[in-house]
Amino acid sequence: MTWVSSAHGLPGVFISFEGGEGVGKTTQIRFMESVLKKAGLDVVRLREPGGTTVGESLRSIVLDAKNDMLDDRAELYIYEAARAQIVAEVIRPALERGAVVLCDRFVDSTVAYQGYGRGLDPAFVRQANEFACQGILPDVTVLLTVDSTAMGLRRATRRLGADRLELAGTEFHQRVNEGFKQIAADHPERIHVVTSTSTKSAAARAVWDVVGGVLRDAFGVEPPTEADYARLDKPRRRPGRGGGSGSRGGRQGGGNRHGVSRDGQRREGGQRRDGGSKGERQGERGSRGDQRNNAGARGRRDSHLRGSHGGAQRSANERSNGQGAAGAEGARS
Ligand code: T5A
Repeated sequence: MTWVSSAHGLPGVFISFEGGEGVGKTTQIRFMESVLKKAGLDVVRLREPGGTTVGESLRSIVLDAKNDMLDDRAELYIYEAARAQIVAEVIRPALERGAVVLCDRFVDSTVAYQGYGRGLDPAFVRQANEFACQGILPDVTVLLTVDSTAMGLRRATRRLGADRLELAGTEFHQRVNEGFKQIAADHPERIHVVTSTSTKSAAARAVWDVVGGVLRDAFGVEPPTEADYARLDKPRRRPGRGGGSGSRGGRQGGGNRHGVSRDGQRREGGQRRDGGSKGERQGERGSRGDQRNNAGARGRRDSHLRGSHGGAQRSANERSNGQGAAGAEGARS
């Protein structure tokens, strides 16, 4: 039987990963990507906001801690603008040609953050989502959760400091996490909750339980092997500071607009579509030295986080151009 998605009517498979800060979305998406590419599939790994040249520029604005004056409504429109662009430019074409699209955040984040978190009218947020999505919805959504909001924020900020959204305060993030729970309860047919509190491999097994069925139906994909899972729990080697083919080379490679970086991954529009890993961002940060302290972050709505992150706040230009100069990985096999 030929697979055609009931969510978007196209031959590809669209899987989104959602959750609060630091729940492990990037970790799980990268793992999933490696497994699917090994199986020979066409895989497109993306992040929101971002994934296009326009989207990465919008990401720089919306996550920059210096932009603490940004109005909540303006914030909503920035996320929706980035989404409209990535759907039209990347997601729809990928699904049309039968690729697997793995997206780090999508519409549910907007309902959770701008609706539940900021308090904008949820009905309006959903309408804005619909407009930006152009009829494209995920086949499956994995909602990753951790034990507490504080745990996620700690994971998200421990190495790079906090961006504008992470600085919005614990209460804001608690509302976001409650929102995600409610959204999952509202859409049990699409959204599946996976706990990401224990090991990365334990979470990956649970993720496969959720997405394996649709991937098997669409492409006959086999589950990851024990060796695949074991690799996930191995500590990753961090890129070294400066020099040679280390982090500096990576940044320069990632920041150019000509295609290929030091790691040989193809760039499109000079950017990686997924924004790279925390480890990569760490290397980038190392090579940027003191620039991180120039974020001048003022978007601190909550003194709790202000106290705990002090000078470690990062500007989005660091976090997202960097990773982000990283930006996008046309993770197409
Ligand atoms: N946003 C986004 C909105 O407000 N509205 C919207 O519509 C959209 C689309 C995006 C921000 O924008 C907001 C939400 C966000 O605030 P971002 O940088 O993409 O910014 O933020 P996050 O999505 O939260 O990305 P993070 O990289 O911070 O978190 P991840 O990807 O969930 O977590 P990950 O995989 O990087 O892991 C974090 C750390 O935890 C470890 C990892 O090794 C890493 O160090 N880890 C684990 N440790 C132990 N056990 C496990 N199981 C682990 N899994 C991961």
